[in-house]
Parts: sequence; structure tokens; C-alpha cells
Amino acid sequence: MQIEKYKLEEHNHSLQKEHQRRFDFIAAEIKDVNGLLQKLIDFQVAIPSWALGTGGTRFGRFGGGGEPRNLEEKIEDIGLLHALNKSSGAISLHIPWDIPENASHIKALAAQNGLKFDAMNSNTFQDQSGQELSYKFGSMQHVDKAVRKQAVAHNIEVIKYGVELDSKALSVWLSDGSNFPGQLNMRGAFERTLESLQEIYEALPDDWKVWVEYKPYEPNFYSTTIGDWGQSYLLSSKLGQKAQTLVDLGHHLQGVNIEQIVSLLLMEGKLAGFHFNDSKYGDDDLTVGSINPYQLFLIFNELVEGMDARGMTHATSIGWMIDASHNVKDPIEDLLQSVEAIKIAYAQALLVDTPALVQAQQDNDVVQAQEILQHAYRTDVRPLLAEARLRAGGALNPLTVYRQQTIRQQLINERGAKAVSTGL
Ligand code: LRH
Ligand code: MN
Repeated sequence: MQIEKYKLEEHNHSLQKEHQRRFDFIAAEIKDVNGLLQKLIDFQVAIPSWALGTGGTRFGRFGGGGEPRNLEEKIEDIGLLHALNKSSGAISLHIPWDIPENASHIKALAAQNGLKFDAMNSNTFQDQSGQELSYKFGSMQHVDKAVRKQAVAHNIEVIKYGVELDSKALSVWLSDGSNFPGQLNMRGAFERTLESLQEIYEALPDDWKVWVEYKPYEPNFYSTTIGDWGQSYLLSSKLGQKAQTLVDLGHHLQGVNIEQIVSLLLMEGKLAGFHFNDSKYGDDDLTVGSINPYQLFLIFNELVEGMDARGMTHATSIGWMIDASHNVKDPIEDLLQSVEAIKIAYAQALLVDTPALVQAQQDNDVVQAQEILQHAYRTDVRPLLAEARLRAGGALNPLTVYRQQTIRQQLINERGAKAVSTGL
């Protein structure tokens, strides 16, 4: 389903006066407000194809209605999201959950919805029906060469699907590891994983990247072969310049300083991009910025500083993507909130008075440094995001339009109230 343009214009007109007052207030404080707005307009967040349905845990799943039943409907839902916030112009597919049977049709449908194809995700953490060899004891780390070959072949197949869709990256997350001490020779597991990734690396088209995602635990609970940024960085350094490290915010143990990891990966030119979400305990995959928005701001502060230091174009130099699971929220509302939280953190980081901060750091004026950073964090940048959406043809308040137009009810009428499995 599409949103009629006049309905968006009606909504924006009804909020215009109040918006203008708020925008004028903050714009008065910003030197090059149009430059900042252009950065916000260009900043697009990719939406995972597996996040348009209701997620769940091993204890249960409470499916909502109107969920997409196939790849076409997932593309339509992201198209709807993008029509509202003009900030979700890409989809990331997971294979085999979303095999593009007819690539040219899928590509055309995505283009109609203003969407590009971001990284392609492979899957050697589940056994598919009809699969010859099991990944129970791992895939690329497996002691049996035949299992490793099967995993390599799957990743090369995923690259093929991606080439047809003009994607430019393969994203690899391996659940490989062990549940008990003694179960695995961890050096052997790492070396076999490297050997497998090298075969995949050789199959990458020249203009492609391979993104190596790390995660400390789950589904393995003693060791994970690619368990932290160091192990991913070691692999991507040994593989070559087309290999980089992907940072999923939920894949860090309590107390880890993620923004420090980001600054170092950027320094090394080895930061692939992000799977944005939020968490309080483990890999909770909650709405971005819903638990620790200050950490998200600090990460973007390092990103802006590090990308500017390397002359990188913010919007296109690394992968910006959400990886979340919606257990109790409407998936589209959850994604609207997540994209908003990401762009709020980015806008606040763009407002940091960097010359003053550098001076305070030079003077070891710790108090002043915090004041400068938190002034940006405590600035309500939402009118800037609304203005950027308005100029890009979106809604001043996407969530309000989504609810006022009873879009979920329309999707339920169209698709039915029954829940649809998301593969996870
Ligand atoms: C693993 C992960 C990975 C995906 C999966 C859906 O926890 O973050 O990025 O493949 O979630
Ligand atoms: Mn992830």
C-alpha cells in the first residue's frame, strides 16, 4: 500500500506553523544550517528484510497482523517507511529467508519504492530443509572440510544474488563456537574459519566488500570463534582491504566502550558499518536509543570526528543499518523510532563545537570538555530532522501519519490478522 501525497501535504500543512517556530529557534544557533540539513537528508539507514514481522524469543512470539508474507510485501513496507521519513532508502536481504526468485522484478519493485539493496546477509547458522551437511558443530570452523566447503559455496551463491541486485557487500555473521571447554581447538577453529573466508574473499567482485560481524555469545555459550572486535579485526586484516569489521551494538559484553572500538576501527579504515539496536543485558535487539541514547550519541561523536579526520563522506562511506527484533511493538512504528534515534544522535554529533573541544582536550580542561559534549547532546535537534524530512518530501511527524491513516489496520485488511514467520 502507498501513502497518497496529498495526505502527507495535509499533515505537514497542519503542523507547519508550530514546526516553523521550533525550526527557526534552533536554526538561529547554527552557522551553516543548510549544510547540516543536506547531511541529514543524505543520511539513509538500511532496513533489514527480517525486521518487518514480529520477532520473538524461545519463550514465545506474539504475532501482530498484516505482516509481510513475501519479499515483495517486505519491500512495500520499507517503501512505506521511506515515504514517511525519507531516511530508509535501502533494504538488506538475508539468504535464504529472502531469495529474490526474479531479480529484475524485485529490483524494479524496489526502485519504484525508492529503495537500493544494501549488504547481503548469508546464513550458515541454521540447517535448511534438504541441506546435505549440518552446521550443528559450526560452518566455516567445522573440522569436516565438506561442511566448510558447503558454507563457502552458500556465501558465493549469496554474492551472486547480490550482484544481480547491485548490492556491494556480503555481511557474514557466524554462530560458530563451542558450548563446553575441551569441545573445540580454538586456534584450529580460527584458522579453518580464516581459510574458508579467504575462499569467499577470492570470489568477491572487485568493487565488493565482505563485512565480518562479531558476537561474544549465543547460540554458543563457552566460546564464539568470531567473538569480539579483535578477532574480527584480525580476520579482516589477514583477508585484505576488501574485508572490514561490522559492529552490531548488541554484541558487546557489559561495560565495553563501544565508541572507543569505533574510533580505532575507523582509524584503521576497517569499520564496515553498523547493526544499530539497543540493549540492557545481552543481544536484546531493542529499539535504537530506547535504553542508552547517550552511548549512541558518543558513538556518533567518534564517527563524525573520525570520518572528518579521514575526509570520508558521512552518508556513503560505511554501512548504516538496523538489526532489531520487535517482540511487543508494531514493526513499522519500531523502525520509525529507531531511524529517528539514529539521526538524532548524528545531528547532535554534528553540533559538537569541535574546535572548542579540541582546545579543552589540549588544556586537559575535563569539565569544559564534558560541558561542550553534553551541550550538543542536550540540544533538541528534532526540528532539524523534521525540516530535513519536509525538504525531502516526507512527513513532519511520520508516526502521527502512520497512526492517523490507520495503516496497520489497512495492512491487516489486505493481508489478514494471522502472524507470519520471519525465519528467526
Ligand atoms: C546475530 C545477528 C546477525 C544476523 C542476525 C539476524 O545475532 O545480529 O546480524 O544475521 O542477527
Ligand atoms: Mn546483527
